[in-house]
Amino acid sequence: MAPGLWLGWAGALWAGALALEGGMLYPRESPSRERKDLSGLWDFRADFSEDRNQGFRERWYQKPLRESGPVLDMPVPASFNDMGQDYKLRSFIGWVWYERQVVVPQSWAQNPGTRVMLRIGSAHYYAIVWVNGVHVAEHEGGHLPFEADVSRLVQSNPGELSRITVAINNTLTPHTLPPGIIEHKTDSSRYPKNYFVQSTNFDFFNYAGLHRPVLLYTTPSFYIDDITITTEVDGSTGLVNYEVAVSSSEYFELELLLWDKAGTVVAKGAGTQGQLKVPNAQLWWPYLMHEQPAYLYSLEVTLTVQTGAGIVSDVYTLPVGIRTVQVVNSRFLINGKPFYFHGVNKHEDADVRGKGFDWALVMKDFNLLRWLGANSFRTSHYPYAEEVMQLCDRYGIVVIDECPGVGIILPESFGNISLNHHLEVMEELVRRDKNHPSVVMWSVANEPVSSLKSAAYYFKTLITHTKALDPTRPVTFVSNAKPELDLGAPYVDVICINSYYSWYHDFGHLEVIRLQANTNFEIWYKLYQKPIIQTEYGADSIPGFHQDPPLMFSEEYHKSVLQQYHLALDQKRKDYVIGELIWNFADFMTDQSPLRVVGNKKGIFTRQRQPKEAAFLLKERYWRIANETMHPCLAAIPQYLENQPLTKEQNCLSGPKGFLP
Ligand code: GCB
Repeated sequence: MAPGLWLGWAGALWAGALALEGGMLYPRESPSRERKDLSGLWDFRADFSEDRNQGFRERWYQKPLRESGPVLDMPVPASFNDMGQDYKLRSFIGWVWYERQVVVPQSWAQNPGTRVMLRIGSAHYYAIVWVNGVHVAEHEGGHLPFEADVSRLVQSNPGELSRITVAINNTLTPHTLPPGIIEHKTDSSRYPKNYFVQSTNFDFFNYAGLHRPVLLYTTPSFYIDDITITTEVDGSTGLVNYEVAVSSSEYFELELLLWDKAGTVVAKGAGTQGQLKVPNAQLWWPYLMHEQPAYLYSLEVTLTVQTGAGIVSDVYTLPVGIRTVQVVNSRFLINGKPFYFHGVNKHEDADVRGKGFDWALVMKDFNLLRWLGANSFRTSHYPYAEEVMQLCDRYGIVVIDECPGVGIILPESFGNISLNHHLEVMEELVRRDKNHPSVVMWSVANEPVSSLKSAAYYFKTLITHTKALDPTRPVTFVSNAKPELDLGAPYVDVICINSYYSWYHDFGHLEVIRLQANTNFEIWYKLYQKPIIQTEYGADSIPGFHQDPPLMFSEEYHKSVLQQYHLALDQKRKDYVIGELIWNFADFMTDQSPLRVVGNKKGIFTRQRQPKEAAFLLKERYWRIANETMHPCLAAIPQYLENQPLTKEQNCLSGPKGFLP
């Protein structure tokens, strides 16, 4: 089969992707739930056959993968691309196969009352999963979790090893998110037979593989399937609205206890829906906005079901932050107070592991964010690991949660097939992240061609749908279109704009930045009267390159671009500009091109997380803004390495050591 045909076959398969079903609660241990992490080395084989279809023809899932041919040891979680020395694997397009054997604990295998779930945090891009050769799940999209009930399979052979096989295809088409195309190069004088390449319109490397933890976890046979929390504030009382979905239609009872940090129950509830009232509630505040940011309660939900075989109970505990989010006129309000985003855009990206989840890297990044005085980030350009979102809740880092709608520029990517898939991806994203207090806004896309005629219907539908899924959060997409031509902008709550003055045009002319940025802000505001976030701006710098007067790619030029933008931002931020997010937190890998020197170098940190000059500039600015706009005593001392923030009194007593005037 020619590559075109295998892609066609894959396309047909994808059209049949499963519709949304059930909840997607993060697997947490509890008295009724256990989990087993399958991180470690898996057997791995890329299907290098011409049509990439050998694995399916020979049914590699039916027997141990190593019996099909040579396998590699592949770490999970990690991208496979940078793991070896083989350039063919680095740029491989098509199906790769992962497999590992797992010992299922006896107590799980022998108890038919135990429901055993297999959960994959992220498999990029399309995944098919078998357990002991039996197909159990398929999923499209690389940044969101999916799971399968494997109880029957692991319980049918108690004591035996279970074999988990995952086939993953990283091919992107005009209808995937993000989109891409396969270009077949047919000129035989220039390319070998059957030559094709994947091309995309986004600026990061299309890393692939099992990027996030793979887990087995258990629940009882009757279980808590989903919990939806929204919160309100009435004077000093916090209101926690809850809705619990359970698997059982039998007789059941639901009990809810809300615990504070001191271990006191502050509210009780019962039944599948209701409202908990928390007197003198401690609100969830962003980092640097309050002396006790990121206050989290614990909501303990207990399901009790009376069955013929006795009582079954399931317990799930969810962290809950009480806070409100509103866009009022040209302000973004958190708990009724104006919030200014001073933060970053990130990528899930690092040396060797690519997009693979790594606790050490994640913690380093959070410590850098707090060092920087950043209070927010955008999950550019796809949803990040759930563990990252949990840390945002815990540290008070505010999140604009973006779906993988990046690089939507082909006309066919605005048609119904793409739109339906995009709607489904937003459903998956909202289902996964709806309970995070740190998430304050959804971003449905980055830099689509929103001036295209079909963009009006596309974004109207997408944004309306997202608001219906979650009426409590504003919705946006990030634009680089001309304000007057942007057909999606009328539907967003906040205007989010990217610009690269004196970088992608007017090269070297730092003197035009301030004027151009100001003009742009004014046109957008005049047209839409909505608050504006500068969601991207920046410049590349090669760490250690110095030029004064500043020249492009030097650290001095990088800093100067930022300084010129800051002059414009300072003019408008007292007004309707409600935030600035630097592009980018760290250097990151991209496709190869003459515009990229081993990746994008707009990071204020290197890919190895060392600060460039620009990081110090930004740190000073962010702490200064925190001093001006946030809690005055708190901002005086950077507390980025403190686990327990100082009290207001301690902080004020020690005097202004930061940037207070
Ligand atoms: C952008 C994109 C981002 C790129 C950045 C750049 O506008 O949103 O994905 O990496 O520009 O550096 O060109």
